[in-house]
This record gives sequence, structure tokens and C-alpha cells, in this order.
Amino acid sequence: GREGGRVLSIQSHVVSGYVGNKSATLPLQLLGFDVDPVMSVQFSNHTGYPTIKGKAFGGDHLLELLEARAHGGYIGTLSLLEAIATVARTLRAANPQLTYVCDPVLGDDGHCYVEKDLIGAYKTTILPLASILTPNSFEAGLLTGLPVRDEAEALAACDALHALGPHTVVITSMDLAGDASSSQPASGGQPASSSQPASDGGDKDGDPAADGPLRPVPGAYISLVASTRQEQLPGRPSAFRIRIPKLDAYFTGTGDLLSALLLAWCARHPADLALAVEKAVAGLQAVLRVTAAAVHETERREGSAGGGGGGGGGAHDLLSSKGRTAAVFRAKELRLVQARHALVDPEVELRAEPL
Ligand code: ATP
Ligand code: PLP
Ligand code: PXL
Repeated sequence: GREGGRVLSIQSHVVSGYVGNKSATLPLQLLGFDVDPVMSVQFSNHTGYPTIKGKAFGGDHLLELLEARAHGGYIGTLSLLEAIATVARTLRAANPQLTYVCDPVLGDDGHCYVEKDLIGAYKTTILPLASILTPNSFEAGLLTGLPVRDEAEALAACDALHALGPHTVVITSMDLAGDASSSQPASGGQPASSSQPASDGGDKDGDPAADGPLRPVPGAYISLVASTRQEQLPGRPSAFRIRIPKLDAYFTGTGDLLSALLLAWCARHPADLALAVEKAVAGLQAVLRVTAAAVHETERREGSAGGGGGGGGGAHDLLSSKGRTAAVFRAKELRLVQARHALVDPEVELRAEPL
């Protein structure tokens, strides 16, 4: 649909924090969509924490839930992926205008989180059904077998992905390191920038030039590359990039939030992907600004409790070092609620550049 509409959102649920459906539901609702969330897992928190409890649900669980709203049919023991494909086919048969946004969660930074045979299943079963695909650069490489190390290669991967089904492909993140004046990113290998949880403080405090909690990594960018085969408004690009200054922190749930915002803004601006992506990125960056400020504040507090060689740490002395770590993890949870106004009414600063 265009204004509003209804979204079936099949993603993780976490009790505490903001990844998966916790990251997607509120933004979609704020942007006028009715959301029917279905949880693929229910965990206490995201899997980056030291401790995690909860359980994962299979494909039969998904189909059982949806049987109530559609005319059911065969329910075998299917993988969740096959169940999702069944759901997408069923919903599209009922509504040929259905938009299916697929965020293929396969891995990041050279690490695969999933069994290799899932990649083949995505290519044969899911991609033909997907309207909008939102892989990161590593996932785009896994799905195409192509190297995706710079924007030109990302564009080639988009073409290969279009050929497998989705009319719109957004490669949501690719690290570009080093010389910002050059359009050539550091070729091959991993960029120098850190993608580890920007752990325990390590505060380079005392630098008056440091940009407070924001601290962009000098010269480091996250590039987003997008391409669509849908007709665009005259003068609007069908392939473009947005270069996002990389903040010196690692967040979780940002990919999920970006996919949700893309769905919402693409529905609002169906013939202007560049504007839709600009608004999605602007909302996301606003959330990160609010989150980074909170992280900074917590690190300062936790750091001062830890340092000071024994002195009066007060209540913080009660925290074990593990407790302290958990506090920093919690502080890194996306501040979606606090940044809600920017999600609804994003101020676009980073512009799409045609490729
Ligand atoms: P997925 O894992 O869902 O496929 P992804 O790996 O691309 O997605 P992220 O790496 O979290 O997800 O990046 C998604 C978006 O989040 C980026 O396009 C960028 O706008 C924003 N983002 C994430 N981390 C940072 C950061 N450190 N600094 C600035 N922006 C960031
Ligand atoms: N780590 C694990 C184990 C994940 O499952 C995911 C996504 O599902 C991520 C990290 C990345 O999350 P995001 O890209 O949304 O920040
Ligand atoms: O996409 C983020 C995500 C989703 N679901 C679960 C996670 C994470 C990231 O860690 O742990 C359960």
C-alpha cells in the first residue's frame, strides 16, 4: 500500500533491547503501518551479550500462527526459510501488489553466521519472491559469488541480484577506509577501521577537538549502494550511493531498523528510491546520534567508577567487571523511542550520489 498499509514482520523478538522486531515495529507504526509481528526466536537479549536465554521457533510454528488468518493447508516440518517462502507465495497470490522485503541474514565482516546450504536456499527459494533485498556487502558477495569490495563491484552485484528476482537492491553497508578524497576505497582485505564492539571505554578523552560522543573515524565511511529496476521519476537516479561517516562504535539492530525504514519510505515514495533511502538513512543516523550520546555518558560514568585506583567509586563498586560490561552493552541499545520524532520527520543531510 501507499499511505500506511499492513506489514507482516517475521523477525527475532528480544525481551530487552532493540534488534529484530523490536527494532522494526515501532518505526513502522510511527510511519503509519499496521504491523503484525511474528517472532522467529524469543531471546532475553541479542546474541552479542555474554548471557542469552530463550528459544528459536521453527517453520511449522510460523505456519501454524498464520493458518488462523489465511486458509492453512499442509504444514510439515519445514525450515523457517521454506515456511517464509510459503507465506510470501500465499500472500502474493491474494495480493499481487505485495511487497516482500528480504534482509538475508547470512553474516558480516567476513563471518558467516549460517550453514552454507542456506545460501543456496535463499537463491532458489527466496530471492525469486523478494521485491526489495537488503544485504550487506558480505551477504551480497555470498549470494552472487562476486567480490564486493568497492562501489563499482557493489553495483555489479546489484545487477546479478536483480537477475535472481528483487526489483530493488540496497547493499546496506560496505566499509570504505582511508583516503576520503579518493573515490577508490582501500582495495582488498579488511579496512583498518574497527568493527569490534568498541569495548570498555578506551576513552581518548582530553582531546578538545574530539567531537564529543560522535567521534567519526577520520576518513572512514560506510557506503550504501542501491539500485532499482522500477521506473523512477524523471531526473532521479536508478543507481546511487550514500556515503555515511563511520562512527567509532559498533551497534546492533541497525540493519533491522534500516530495512524497516526502507520498507516504509519506499512505500511512501515508490518512484523515488533515492529519496526513500535518504530518509531511511537520516532517521537511522538520528537514532545513532542519540544512542552514541547515551553510550558516551555511560562509558564516562562506568569508566570513572573503574578508574581512580580504588578511590570512592560509591555504588559502582558493587558492579563486577561483568556487570560493568553489561551496562555498556545496555547503553548501546538503539534509542528508538527517544529518537521517535526524527524517525517520523527525518532531516536529510546525507544525499544520494548517482552511480
Ligand atoms: P544486515 O546485517 O541487517 O544485513 P548490515 O550489516 O548492513 O545489515 P549494519 O552494518 O548495522 O547492518 O549497517 C546498517 C546501517 O547502519 C548502515 O548503512 C549505516 O547507515 C548504519 N550504521 C551502522 N553502524 C554505523 C556506524 N558505526 N557509524 C555510522 N553508521 C552506522
Ligand atoms: N550478530 C548476530 C549474531 C546477528 O544475528 C545479527 C543479525 O541478525 C547481527 C550481528 C547484525 O545485526 P545488525 O546488522 O542488524 O546490526
Ligand atoms: O539483526 C540483529 C539480530 C537479530 N536477532 C537476534 C540477534 C541480532 C543481533 O545480534 O541477536 C536474536
